[in-house]
Parts: sequence; C-alpha cells; structure tokens
Amino acid sequence: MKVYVSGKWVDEEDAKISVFDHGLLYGDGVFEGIRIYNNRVFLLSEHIDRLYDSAKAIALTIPMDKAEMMEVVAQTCRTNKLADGYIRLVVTRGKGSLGLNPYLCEHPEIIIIAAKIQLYAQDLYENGLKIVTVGTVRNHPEAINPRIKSLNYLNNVLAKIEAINAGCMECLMLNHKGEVAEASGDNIFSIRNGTIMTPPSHSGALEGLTRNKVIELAREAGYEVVESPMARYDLYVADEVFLTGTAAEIISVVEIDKRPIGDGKPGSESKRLATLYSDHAKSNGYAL
Ligand code: PXG
Repeated sequence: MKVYVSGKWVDEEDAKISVFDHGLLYGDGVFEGIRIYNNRVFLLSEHIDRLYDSAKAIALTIPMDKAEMMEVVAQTCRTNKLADGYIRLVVTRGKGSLGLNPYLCEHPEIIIIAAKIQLYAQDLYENGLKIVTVGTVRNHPEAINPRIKSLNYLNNVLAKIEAINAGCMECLMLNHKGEVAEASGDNIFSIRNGTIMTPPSHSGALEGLTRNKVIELAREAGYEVVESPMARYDLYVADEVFLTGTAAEIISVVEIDKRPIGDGKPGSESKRLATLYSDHAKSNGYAL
C-alpha cells in the first residue's frame, strides 16, 4: 500500500513523520474519514470543506488548496487501485519544539491513507447494537468544540473504553447539559410514529456528513425530520434508534441502558433508510 505523506507517495513502512510533530505530542491536528464506493469518493467536497473548517477553527493553515487536496485524495485511491474502501486524511500541526506553541511548527504534514475498513461485525448490522450511556461527557463547546474533527479524540476514546467495559461496542454520550449528543464516533437518530429526530449540531455532536445525507434522503422520501435537543427519554420510548457515520454507515440500536428499543429488533424504517443511503452512495461521488 502506498501512503501519501506531504507531497510523496511512499511504501507503508516508509510512511513516517517526526516524533516532534505536535499531532503526536498534543493531538494537534485535524482529520477526516472518507468512503470510496464503486470507484467514486463519496461526499468528497463536503469532507474537504469540513477538514478546512476544522483547520480554520484551530488556526491551522493547510498548505494546499481544496481542489488540489481533492485531487491528491483521488490520486491516492488510484495509486492503490482502490475501488471500495476508506480514506483517512490527516493534517498535523507539524514538527515543532517541546512546548505547546503551535506557531513554532512551520510545516503541517498531510497524510492520506487509503485502505479497507469494517467497523462492526456483520451480525451487528443484522441484529443491532446494544449501547449504554457513559459518564464521559461530550466536550463543552467552548473547550474543543465537537464540530471540530480534531486529532484529539481522547475524550471519545474514554467514552469508548467505558462502553467496552460495560460489554457494549458503542455508547451514548450526553452534552454538559445532560442532553443527548451522539455516540463516541457516530451520530444518533430516533424514529417515533414515523417522525425522525436527531439532536442539532449545537447539542454537542459532530455535524456528520452521513447524518446530513440521511436527513436529506429521508426528507426526499417524505419523512418529517426534526433537529431538536433530545433527552434520553426520547430515545428510550422511540420505535427505532439508529447510528450514522462514514465508517459505520447506518446501524440499528436495539437496546439502550437495558431498555429494549421498540420490539428489540432492528426496525423496518431504519432498514429502509439504510437501503436509500447505500443506493445513493453507490452511484454518487467524485469519479476516480
Ligand atoms: N461523530 C463523531 C464524533 C465522529 O468522529 C461521526 C460522528 C460521523 O460523522 P460522518 O461525517 O462520518 O458521518 C464521526 C465520524 C475513524 C473514525 O477511525 C472516524 C469517525 C469516528 C470514528 C472513527 O476513521 N468519524
């Protein structure tokens, strides 16, 4: 596999950056996870826009314009002959000194890995996920704003540890006000009496691109979709709950905090949305 590192495609073993990179020392950088379906990079310009917004929010200037970034991402897929897969695009602050000052880092590093991914085992897509609420609260918006897709994911990692320790593969994270935010790496939706609900991004969620696409496709299909602050109660009494993410796609949640959701099996409306999403994803995107 060839990995792109700041201007060159190199073998996996040679894909290296400095131990003085602030991405490593402080989690100082931004990233994206992007899907390739059927020789097309799905939602590429949206991912690139979010990457540049995240970079702007942390005062990091990416040393490449957006059009060029889209082309190097596509070229990395072509080089690896990847028709279906997953891209990890990372921009670090770059090599600096031992000390927080990011202005001493002169050259941000751009890393593009194009590989395969399977986030959850197939049986979880068929039978649904069980999740628990964790004590780790989603970042306060005036700390690292959750809309920034930064390399500093330790808060989410801590949430994931709590989930796994409780015997679950995912968790429910609340915001600092106790409202539903999202899962550790996916957005969350409920369906009740045919109405779809998800927290607005200012409730402490990443503004997921899968989330936005699902909202768009659901509205086109005639569903009412409401973006509203949610309490755990709204999830407990829902007919269906599902998670969305680039890697996870759409996966049903069948139990939250030991309460079965609906009849405790993946629901029919979530399955319908998953089909609408995968049909759309297979036939749209930046052609390779
Ligand atoms: N919330 C969080 C906190 C995320 O990190 C999503 C929601 C879903 O967003 P998208 O735009 O993908 O629909 C994410 C997605 C990885 C990885 O290893 C990436 C994410 C989450 C977990 C793992 O690449 N990002």
